[in-house]
Amino acid sequence: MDYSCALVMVVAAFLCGFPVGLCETDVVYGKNFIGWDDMKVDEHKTRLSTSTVDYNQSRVIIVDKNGGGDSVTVQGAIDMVPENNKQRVKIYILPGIYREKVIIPSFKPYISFIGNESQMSNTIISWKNKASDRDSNGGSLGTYKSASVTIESDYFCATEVTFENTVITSSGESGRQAVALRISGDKAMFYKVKVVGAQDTLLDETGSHYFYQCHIQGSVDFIFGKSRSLYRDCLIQSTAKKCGAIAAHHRDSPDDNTGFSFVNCTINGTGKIYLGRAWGNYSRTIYSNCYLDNVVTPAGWSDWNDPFRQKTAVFGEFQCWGAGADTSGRVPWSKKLSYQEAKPFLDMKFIDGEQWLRL
Ligand SMILES: *[C@@H]1O[C@H](CO)[C@@H](O)[C@H](O)[C@H]1NC(C)=O
Ligand SMILES: *[C@@H]1O[C@H](CO)[C@@H](O)[C@H](O)[C@H]1NC(C)=O
Ligand SMILES: *[C@@H]1O[C@H](CO)[C@@H](O)[C@H](O)[C@H]1NC(C)=O
Ligand SMILES: *[C@@H]1O[C@H](CO)[C@@H](O)[C@H](O)[C@H]1NC(C)=O
Ligand SMILES: CC(=O)N[C@H]1CO[C@H](CO)[C@@H](O)[C@@H]1O
Repeated sequence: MDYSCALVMVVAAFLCGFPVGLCETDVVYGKNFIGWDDMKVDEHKTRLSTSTVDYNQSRVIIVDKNGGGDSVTVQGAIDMVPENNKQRVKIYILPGIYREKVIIPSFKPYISFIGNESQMSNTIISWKNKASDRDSNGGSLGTYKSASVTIESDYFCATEVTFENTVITSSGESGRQAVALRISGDKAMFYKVKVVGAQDTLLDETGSHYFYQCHIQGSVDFIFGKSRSLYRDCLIQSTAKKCGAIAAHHRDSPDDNTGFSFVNCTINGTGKIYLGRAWGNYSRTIYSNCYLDNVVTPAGWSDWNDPFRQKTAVFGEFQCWGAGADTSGRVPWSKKLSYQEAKPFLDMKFIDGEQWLRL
C-alpha cells in the first residue's frame, strides 16, 4: 500500500471516526508469515500522528486503561478489527492490569498484542474463571471456557504481555482448573510473554506454535493440549505445593505430527513435578538441553494410571542438566535420546517454522 493510500485512510478516520476501514481498492492479503516487525510499534510515531497506520502500513490500535488511547479495554480493541481482516492489526497495550475476559474469534487473523518493552510484568490481562463456575445457561463452564484470554485466529503474535488467571488451587482439587491463555489458532508466536496460573494454565490446544523466551507458571498440567509447539529459552516455573506436572500433551495416534518440545528451557520452582503425563496413548513430550532443577520428581514421567500408555507414549530427554536431570530414577519406559533421535525436535523445523516464521 503506498503513501497516498495511507493518507486516504487517515482522512477516513476523521470522517467516520474509529474504526478505520481498510483501503478497499488496495487490500493486500496479510503476509503469510510472522516476523519481528509484527511485534513492534513505533510508539513515538503512533503517539505523535493522529494516524492509526504505522510505518509498515499495518494498523495500530492503542489500549490505555486510563483513556488516552483508542480503547480502554483489550476486547474493545479487538472489536474494532474488521471481520475477515486481510492485514495485520497491532494492538499496543499500555501498562496496567486489564481485568477482563478476552476472545479473538477465528475470523480475525493477523492480530498482534504488543506491550511496552520493559513492562511485561506490568501489562497484565487477568481474569478469574474456573471450570466449576456457572455459564449463562446454568451449566458449568468447563476447563476450556475458563480461559482469561482465548485466541482462535491464525497468525497471532504477542510480546511483553502477561496473561493471568488468578484462581488458586492446592494440588488438583476438582473444578478448579483455570486457564490463563488458550490458543487454538494455527501459526502463533509468543515472544517474551508471561502466562500465570495454577492448574491448567496454558491450553496449547491446536495448531503450530512458537514460544520463545517466555515465562510459564503453574502447578498441575500447566501446559496442556494437542498442539505441535516449540518452547525455546523459556522459564517453566512450578508453584506446586506438593506435587504437580508440567506438560499434559494429548495425542491419540502415532501419525499425528503434534507434540511439545522444550529446548534450552529452565525448569524450576517448588514441589515435586512430573515433566509430563500421558494424555492419550501417544502423548509426546521432549526436553532437550534444558536445565532441570530438583523440582523434577526422580520418576520424571507419568502414564496417567494407564500402563498401556507406557508402550506408546513418546517421552524423552536429551542432554538436560541440573539436579533434576539425573535419569537413573526415571520410569523405564521414558527415553534417553541420542542426538539423531532428538534432532527433529530441536529447532523450528519441528513446527514447520521455515514456512511461517521469518525471524
Ligand atoms: C515504555 O516504558 C518506559 C518506562 O516507563 C518509558 O520510558 C517508555 O517511553 C515506554 N515506551 C517505550 C516505547 O519504550
Ligand atoms: C539458552 O537460554 C539462555 C537464557 O534463556 C540464553 O541466554 C542462551 O543464549 C540460550 N542458549 C542457546 C544455545 O540458545
Ligand atoms: C528459576 O530460574 C529463574 C531464571 O533463571 C530465576 O530467576 C528464579 O529465581 C529461579 N527460581 C527458583 C525458585 O529457583
Ligand atoms: C488406547 O489404547 C488402548 C489399548 O489398546 C485401547 O483400548 C484404546 O481404545 C486406545 N485409545 C484410543 C483413544 O485410541
Ligand atoms: C515488512 C516491512 O516493510 N518492514 C519494514 C518495517 O519498517 C521498518 C522500519 O522502517 C523497516 O526496517 C522494515 O523493513
